Amino acid sequence: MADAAQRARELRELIRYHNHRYYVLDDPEVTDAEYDALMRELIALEEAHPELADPDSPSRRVGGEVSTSFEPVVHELPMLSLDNVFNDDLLRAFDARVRRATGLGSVEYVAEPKIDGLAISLTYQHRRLSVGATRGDGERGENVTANLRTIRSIPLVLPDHAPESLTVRGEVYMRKPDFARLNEEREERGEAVFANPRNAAAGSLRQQDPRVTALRKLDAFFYYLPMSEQLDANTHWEALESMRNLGFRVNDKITLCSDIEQVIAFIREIAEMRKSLPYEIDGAVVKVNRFDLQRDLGFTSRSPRWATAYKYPAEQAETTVRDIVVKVGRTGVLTPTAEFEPADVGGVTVSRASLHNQDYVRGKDIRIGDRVIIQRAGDVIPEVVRVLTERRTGREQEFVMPAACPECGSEVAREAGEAATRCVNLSCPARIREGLIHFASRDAMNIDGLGPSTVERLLAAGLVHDVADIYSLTREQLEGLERMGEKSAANLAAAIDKSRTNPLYRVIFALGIRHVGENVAKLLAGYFGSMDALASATHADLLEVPTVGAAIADSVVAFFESEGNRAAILRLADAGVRMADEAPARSEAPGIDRSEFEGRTFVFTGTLERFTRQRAQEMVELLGGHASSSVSRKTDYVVAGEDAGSKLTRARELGVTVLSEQDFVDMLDHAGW
Ligand code: 3BD
Repeated sequence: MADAAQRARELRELIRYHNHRYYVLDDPEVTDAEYDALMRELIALEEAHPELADPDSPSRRVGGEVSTSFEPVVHELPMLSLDNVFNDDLLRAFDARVRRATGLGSVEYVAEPKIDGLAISLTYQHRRLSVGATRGDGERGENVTANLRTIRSIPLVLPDHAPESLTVRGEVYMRKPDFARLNEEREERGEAVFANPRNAAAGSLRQQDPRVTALRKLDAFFYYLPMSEQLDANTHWEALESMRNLGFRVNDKITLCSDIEQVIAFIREIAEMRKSLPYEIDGAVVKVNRFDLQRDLGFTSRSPRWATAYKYPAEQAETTVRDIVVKVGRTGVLTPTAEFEPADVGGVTVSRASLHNQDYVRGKDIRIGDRVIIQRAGDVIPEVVRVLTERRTGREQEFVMPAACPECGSEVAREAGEAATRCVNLSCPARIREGLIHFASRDAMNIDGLGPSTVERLLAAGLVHDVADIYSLTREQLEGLERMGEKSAANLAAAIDKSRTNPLYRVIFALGIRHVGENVAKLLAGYFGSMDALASATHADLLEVPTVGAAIADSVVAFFESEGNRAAILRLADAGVRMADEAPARSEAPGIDRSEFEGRTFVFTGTLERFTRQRAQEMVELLGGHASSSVSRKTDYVVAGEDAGSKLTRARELGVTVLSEQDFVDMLDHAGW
């Protein structure tokens, strides 16, 4: 008895601590499976010893604390938790409980992939998005409307057939490729990387500046209508269909199942698809389809009795750190990399993982010779979860960042406030090699066939010294390389040639300017339109570009101040690489979504603050819409600035949707402008 009381106290403390790490700090220390195990142990203990009951026990409430930086939002209906099951038999037991309680022989379920993101709630008033909130502790969340508005798949305005008031719930998440790219950019800037897409989504949603959130490319799926009477639906399946019809993104894998065995088959199918899905899932959610049955089943203190989550086991493995080697990247950053005894992690052999920087290695206290638990975060990128310190023998060696660059022997330096250690030699061979690899890579100049090994061979043969040299390579020279056939040489020559007509943003990104990732490159290309204009931009000019801050401005200015860089750009231009975009090309650029503009008629009235009227009309047309000067029934939107007069009155009479200048800017943001 005393032992049980002691253990319950310990568990409550531990769970509170991990709640804080997870909800408030966005920095969990244990895996979900480990957390769930603690919670299950506590619930079991409290059930076995009712005398230990405590109204403040973490098992009695939905979640953790709320951080103070955003306005609190009280959820009209609490955002619940989900019970978990971990195998088919536990799921059959859930079904048996449901059938017993409803007195039915078999029950229809909706089976959904469980998106590994953050739960949110959106409220629409008068068919316009009024409040978007995080889950918080389930009772109170944070008002993150401004950030949610940046997510393109969230409708800002609902169609006319939508009800006056509507609340929908769903999951915000980051797609795997966007997560990988974000971490690459952060690594390059010497910033801490996110452990997984969920943390990246959480960090992005809690940005103070919505423009930063906008750059992070979040997405959302919707899966719940807490006030089911708001839409004319009798089942969850119908509700999902109605939500889809109102413009919400509903996951296309969601399946209506006529009994629990079909649910089990669904779970097996999506487990197989898991790796190829562009988003992370951590299981499935199973929901009773009929609303009347849901009402009969009701809720426990924590979660609905009509739903459960099926959690996949985390893909983890134990292995040994054989060595920690240091790699030098294109910006000269030294990255410690762990080399493991090859281990199978969920069907993939993992033999190395980035340890990011010195602080990361110290923070996790990873030593050469350690036994470690590894997992694949984002389903692809391996990471060390923790060190099994209890297995240490005393022969493990601590990692020390070398004082000299392992590639060229030059001095290395770590700037104050940065996590990254850099080689100071601007012509370090590693920088040149990595710079060439980056230049040719898929998201940059996209030169197929010019990967790391070809770059190494070109360097070894002395055929290239900088990126401009790529364009003077001849087919004969390429054919002369080891392991390069006639056909591959011809293909590579064609790929190089084709890259000359790439849009400007690719060229800017390919140059590898510090802090200029693909997104920033798009902004700069869109704003300046030509390499010349960008090269002569002052620090102040650069700050005018939305989201460009001092760090980016500094590094762009510094880049173009370098004689060597200017010369290389001149040679690229001489080689015929395109250095300017024609104006309309921007709307064709990848990442521009014209759907909210295509075929729509806009009328601008009143004084706009951020655009001339002519510029606003031009943008509408570039995005496939029409700009008109008079309001009629055919007008889709009237954008009203300051002191709008008769056109605004006319729009109201005709029931035409009126947008503020901010709404219009949001639509442009949405389109990815
Ligand atoms: C998903 C609750 C119910 C409406 C309660 C049945 C627990 C996170 O894809 N349905 C889904 C997903 C999550 C859900 C419900 N359906 N609740 C669902 C969900 N397809 N991820 N969740 N949540 C959302 C949570 N979040 C943080 C802390 C504790 N619980």
